[in-house]
Amino acid sequence: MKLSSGFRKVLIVVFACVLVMPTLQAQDKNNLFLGEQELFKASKNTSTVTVDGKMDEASWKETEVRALDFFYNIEQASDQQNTSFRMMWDDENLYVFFDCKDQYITARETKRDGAPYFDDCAEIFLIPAPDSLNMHFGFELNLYKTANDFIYLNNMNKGENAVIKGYNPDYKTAVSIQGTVNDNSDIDTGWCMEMAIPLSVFKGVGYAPIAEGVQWAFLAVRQNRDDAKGDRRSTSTIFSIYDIEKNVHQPNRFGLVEFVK
Ligand SMILES: [Ca+2]
Ligand SMILES: [Ca+2]
Repeated sequence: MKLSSGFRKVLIVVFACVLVMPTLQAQDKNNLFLGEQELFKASKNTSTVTVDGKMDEASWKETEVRALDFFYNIEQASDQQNTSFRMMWDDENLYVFFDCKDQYITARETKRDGAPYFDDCAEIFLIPAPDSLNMHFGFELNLYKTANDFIYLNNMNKGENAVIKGYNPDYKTAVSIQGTVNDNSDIDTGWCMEMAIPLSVFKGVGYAPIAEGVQWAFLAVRQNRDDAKGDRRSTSTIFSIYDIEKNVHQPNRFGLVEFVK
């Protein structure tokens, strides 16, 4: 049977779609849908930042501030405590600041790549390429500045995730505490976590120098433990988590940061 050239073209297009569609569908489950995410704006730093856990630099007052208003696993009303989050950038670093109200300040973990996330803990997850989402960089620190830092790989093997904890980059962190650690006989005020993360630690995954208008995917998380001895813990995030029963490492639910002047 001889096919007309027009019909042959249609057949080729249909055949190509059938071949490509399963691949696209498989990718879509893991990928961000650009344009649907929440957008956060980070200003360019114009100060000399001293990483000391204090917000003295003028730049911190000029960049966007956002509350971590999505709360999970709240058992007591007093566990729902306010957090303000800020981020800035310049040619050398990303700067992150968590300002956390906390009536019961707690810390236990002292080993790197242990479980600071079971303590009062600030966490930032970053993806330098916002539409390429099977991995993210993670920086989680408790108030002893004990870090769990890692590269997280979603669906690494047969749907299982993998965490490369051997990733131990150098970056600056500082904590300031208004209250007493692990002493619930009094009421504390809160704590702050400041970070300066060199942009060089993101090299190798589509990283390019940040410029005005560039967008990355990210999530800011606060873990809160209000038991000095027990394990009553809650979580709050800057963007909503799809399924908190899994974990917070669901990059298809991250938001975007846009770097602005
Ligand atoms: Ca590590
Ligand atoms: Ca706490």
